[in-house]
Amino acid sequence: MTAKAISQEERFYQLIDKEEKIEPKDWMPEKYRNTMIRQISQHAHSEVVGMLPEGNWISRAPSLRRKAALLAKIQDEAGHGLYLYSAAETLGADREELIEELHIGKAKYSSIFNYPTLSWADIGAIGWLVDGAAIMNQVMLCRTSYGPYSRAMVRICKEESFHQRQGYDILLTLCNGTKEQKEMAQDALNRWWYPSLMMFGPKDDESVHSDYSIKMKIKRFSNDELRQRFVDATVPQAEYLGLKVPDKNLKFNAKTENYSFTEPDWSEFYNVIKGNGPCNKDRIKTRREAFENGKWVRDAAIAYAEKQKQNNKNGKQ
Ligand code: FAQ
Repeated sequence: MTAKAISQEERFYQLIDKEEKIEPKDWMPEKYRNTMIRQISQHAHSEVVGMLPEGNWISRAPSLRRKAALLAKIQDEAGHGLYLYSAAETLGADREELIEELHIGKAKYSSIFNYPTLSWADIGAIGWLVDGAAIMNQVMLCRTSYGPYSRAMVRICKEESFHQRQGYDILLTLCNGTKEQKEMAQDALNRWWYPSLMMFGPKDDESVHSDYSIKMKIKRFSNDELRQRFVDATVPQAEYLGLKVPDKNLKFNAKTENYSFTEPDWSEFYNVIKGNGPCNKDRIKTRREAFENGKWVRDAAIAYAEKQKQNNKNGKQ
């Protein structure tokens, strides 16, 4: 008896149902392809733009050990950007075009990176809160339905865990230090708390893509579910530091084992993602200049690859 032939479309939905991965050569609906390119490229841009707020503190890190750890972390973020641009290319996207869209302000990247880093404690807060929120969101993406994205996420999450700990360690040191150092840590928490909550995206009833993404197993949890998990995990960590989360309405509900909390100011969120946050213009300008200044490196790499190709053709080493 022969198995009934199934269409490419039926096979796609079967793979999704069976929790198997969609791979680059598999047929996929255009909507799925475009959703993946949109999310992966926004994620790649976030990693690359995300290097800038912390980059501001490399030359002012308080010790050689802190400087080395910060440099390594920022370099990891560059690597994450590169894996993710490669994952987007497996869907047929053109990397140069994606980067161009970022540079002309058309492509989105995470709202969080449009806030300034005013003190050394902000570097601790970014590791603890921003990488912490990124992990909360990205652990579910290790099980996303698109193979190259899910595999990139496994490695990225391991590195983000190190980042989160180095951030928390900075704050732990400051909180065990002088009164001024502890105040600096509290000030950083005050400024980064709500922007971190915004990282999970708009409220579920305003999230345009969640329904489709959850159906296609791209996302496994909704924006609000992840935000709640983040608050529940982070409040006890703030208490351990002896810091106060800047929310008068924060309350633990013993029955549900969840904290109730104040929503971020959504008008601020929409303003930032429209390009009007405190640092949007500066971030894009810096990225554009870095891209232009790096042209000679890309040209040299292409020329070298060409030369290797010619040598291989001519049988030379
Ligand atoms: N910022 O319908 P939804 C990191 C946009 S990596 C800006 O809910 P979706 C590592 C959204 O794109 C951080 N835009 O969308 C690091 C959509 O716009 P569109 C980045 C946002 O996709 C740490 C519109 O709003 N992580 O931090 C934001 O279902 C430290 C409607 O939203 C990822 O990218 C936002 N916060 O859910 C690096 C993870 N939220 O495209 C350096 C992958 C929403 O229609 C230092 N991405 N928007 O024009 C995701 O999981 C999802 O894309 C969400 C949004 C959850 C971000």
